[in-house]
Amino acid sequence: MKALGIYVTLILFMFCYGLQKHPDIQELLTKFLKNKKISWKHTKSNLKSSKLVNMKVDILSSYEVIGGIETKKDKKCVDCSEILRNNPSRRNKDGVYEIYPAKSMKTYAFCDMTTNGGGWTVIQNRMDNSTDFYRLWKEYKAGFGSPSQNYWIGNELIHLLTKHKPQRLRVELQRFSGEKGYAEYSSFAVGNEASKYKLNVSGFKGNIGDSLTFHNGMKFSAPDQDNDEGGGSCSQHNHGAWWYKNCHNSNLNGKYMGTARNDHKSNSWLKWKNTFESLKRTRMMIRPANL
Ligand SMILES: [Ca+2]
Repeated sequence: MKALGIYVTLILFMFCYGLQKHPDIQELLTKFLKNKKISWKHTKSNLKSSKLVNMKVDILSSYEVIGGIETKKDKKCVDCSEILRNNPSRRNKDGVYEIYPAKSMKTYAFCDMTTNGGGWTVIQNRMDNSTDFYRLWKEYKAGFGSPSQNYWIGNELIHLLTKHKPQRLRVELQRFSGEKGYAEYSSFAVGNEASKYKLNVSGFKGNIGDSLTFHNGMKFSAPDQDNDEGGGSCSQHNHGAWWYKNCHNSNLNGKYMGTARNDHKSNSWLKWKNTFESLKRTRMMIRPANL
């Protein structure tokens, strides 16, 4: 992080020096970072002025950049595990990073660089009701929301991220009581759009029960596309988009209730407490199975 601070300082220094008569550091930093979806804060600046004759100003600043940021050292990585492998100093630095799931396809993802060694690419995250998850097929295909808050990374991306290397899935849940738990699947893959993003999942372990193997082999369904095995639309009936069967043991894209309400429409994981209790936090993340 210190090296990064120096790097940013150097860039700013080079950018400022000789180009700006009255540089505004905050404004320059904003310009520098304007295309980076990261958070940052200005900590301190020291300005030394000398050689007043020719009005040259040397600028010394230090910046702490919070979260992930791409630097020239980072090559284009397919996922969070590759970022960590290429740059072990990212360990324990959770945040939003740039990934390239396919050539010339850039996107942002939240990387958990901490849990069990890190390298997890978060594909789903829910923490409050500020983002509507009752969305159409094309929105689930493309993804929506914000990686640092509530988001679905997108079915096309999940397919790309799981098609080449066997992936492990980790599901982390928290109840409104505060209780936390997890489930892991040693194998997780999602097919292409022609297969309707068919789910292939197996190898459960964890302490919240297995609510996903029930959905193995199912196609993805959204409110405007019924690919389930039940009569009517499971998606519409359960207010979500998922690999519904007839209909669900898990509904993590269901309605965020804001309280621990037992409702089949809620974002729930049946086998934990054998209820459709709405959950406070849900997170799904993947990394290569051989890590
Ligand atoms: Ca149906």
